[in-house]
Amino acid sequence: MTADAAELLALAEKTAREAGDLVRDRREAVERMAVAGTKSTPTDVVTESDTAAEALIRTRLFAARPDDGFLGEEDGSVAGTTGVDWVVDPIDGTVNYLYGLPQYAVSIAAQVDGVVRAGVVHNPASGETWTAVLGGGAWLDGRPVRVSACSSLSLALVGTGFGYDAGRRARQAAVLLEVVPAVRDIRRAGAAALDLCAVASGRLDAYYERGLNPWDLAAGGLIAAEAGAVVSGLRGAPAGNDLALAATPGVAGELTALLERLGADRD
Ligand code: LIP
Repeated sequence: MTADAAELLALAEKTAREAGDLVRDRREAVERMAVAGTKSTPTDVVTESDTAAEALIRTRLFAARPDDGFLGEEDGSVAGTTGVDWVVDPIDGTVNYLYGLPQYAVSIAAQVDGVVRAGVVHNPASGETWTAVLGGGAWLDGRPVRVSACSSLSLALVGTGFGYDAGRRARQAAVLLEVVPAVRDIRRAGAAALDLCAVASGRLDAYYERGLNPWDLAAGGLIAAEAGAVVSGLRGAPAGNDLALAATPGVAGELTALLERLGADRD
């Protein structure tokens, strides 16, 4: 089956909205959301909504494209034969979701032969939906978005995040101690996909985080890049688990140099 990026995006967006309705309705139905299990640490939680949403997304995508591959945060990977692989975070910002904070997202990306070609990030709480196809610009609810015009790190509003392991968090805090006086201010919103979309929309001038998984990064990274952001790792590496950075071009170089000097891509 051929892989037209616009068609992949349309399927991803329809599916993300349906999954978003499911998780939002489940959250609004209860005062307190139960933890269904934990993963890497006792604070790395999963809810029944995470697994239900990923199951819905998998069902919808495979009904439309049964021979594609799939990589999901909760239920692992399925190899495909078409060259199209779906990279899915059913709820990015699960801790926010657990606590009822309206900063979580359904993130679905379509990779074609290993390159992200279409991505959608949908915030069910706000209803906002960011979309992009490779080379087609970035969009929020159908309107084009672009990164900010910030040109000095000292004036930059910078997002970041922390891992679930206490030792890594201590290291990330040590890096943050040096970043805070070098920038306007810091925001820690708790959902990487939405942080990346915030850079795309100029709501943040930059974002960096160590330890992101492919499903945190795939869709939001494309959206940020299509909005004009520099999306990379450090020391010439691509954005990935060691370090992911998205920044308006006016501050990307300064922030990259600072994070390299601080060893932000190392424990
Ligand atoms: C989250 C990321 C966030 C990071 C959290 C967590 P999850 O993903 O979106 O940026 O700081 O530690 O990894 O676990 O909610 O899918």
